[in-house]
Amino acid sequence: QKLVQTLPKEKGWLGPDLYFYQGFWYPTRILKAFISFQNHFQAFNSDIIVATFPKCGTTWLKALTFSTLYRNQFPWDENPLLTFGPHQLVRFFENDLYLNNPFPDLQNVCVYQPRLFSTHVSYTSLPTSTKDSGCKIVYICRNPMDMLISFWQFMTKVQDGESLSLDEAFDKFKHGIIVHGPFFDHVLGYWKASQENPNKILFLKYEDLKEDTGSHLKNLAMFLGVPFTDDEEKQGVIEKIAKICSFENLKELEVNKKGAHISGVPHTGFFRKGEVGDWSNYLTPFMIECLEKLIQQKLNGSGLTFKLSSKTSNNIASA
Ligand code: PAP
Repeated sequence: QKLVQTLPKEKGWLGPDLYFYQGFWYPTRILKAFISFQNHFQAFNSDIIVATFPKCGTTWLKALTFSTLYRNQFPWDENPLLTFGPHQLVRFFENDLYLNNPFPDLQNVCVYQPRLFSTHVSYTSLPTSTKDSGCKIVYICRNPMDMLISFWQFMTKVQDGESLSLDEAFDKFKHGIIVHGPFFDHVLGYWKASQENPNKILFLKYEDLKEDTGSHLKNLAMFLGVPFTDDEEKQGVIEKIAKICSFENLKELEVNKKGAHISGVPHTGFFRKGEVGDWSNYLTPFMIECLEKLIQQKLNGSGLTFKLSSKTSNNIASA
């Protein structure tokens, strides 16, 4: 509470205020859990962390990483994804494990080995041991226009029916005010770290995964140290994993149609459209122009580009 009183504060999109800590915005509940995570978590060399900015493909990447990493630890037709949601199988540090407990029993949380966790925390704020150890990080980002619409839809539909106009959400996003934002600082933090250390951080994009899930799954398996064998490729294991983790399949599973995540979010809230380019149904020409300029300005010189649509080669590249 003492710390919070000293931090810059802004009204959140809906619900609680956001506080600016170590360069990013958090509601107090997440901030408290994040600080416990930052201070107490000890990474193992073998740990894998799925890291994302919210609404950029967390649920999907959790399912893909879980199924790829542990594929030889359960019979294929008993994939735990059929009975547990991706967020129950790959648990968030700050949104789950450390939410109500500064010292969660992490050994009993992980049924399979190596340990697999997830986080929305920025690269710069990760606990030191995650950087100093051999622990690996898989990050996924998404074009900011789809992320913005996904986040806005999530906030207005999932959060108690309160209303937030797209204009208001857009204005806050433009100024970096969004839980775990600024978006560009988050993405660029992981992007730069992955450029410097590609064996430690695998940087993926939602749009690329949509376009060709198979080849990215192969890279993911290689990165995780569990490459697909020739036999597995012949048996269609890659296609099977892509299919079980697909939006269409996960959305229709009973387990994802009922109940709620420990954070309070109903499981259905993690599955909406799962498309690239849905932003074009919502953003005004003015918003699009502003966002295009923002993307160019923020990514300038970084080498990072975003694909905005699945239909055109409408790429916003950095200079
Ligand atoms: P989180 O960060 O809050 O956990 P996250 O899973 O990143 O959420 O984002 C949800 C988005 O991923 C939704 O996008 P949309 O609003 O544009 O539809 C959701 O539909 C999409 N999504 C969930 N599962 C999948 C999947 N298996 N394949 C592709 N997209 C998915």
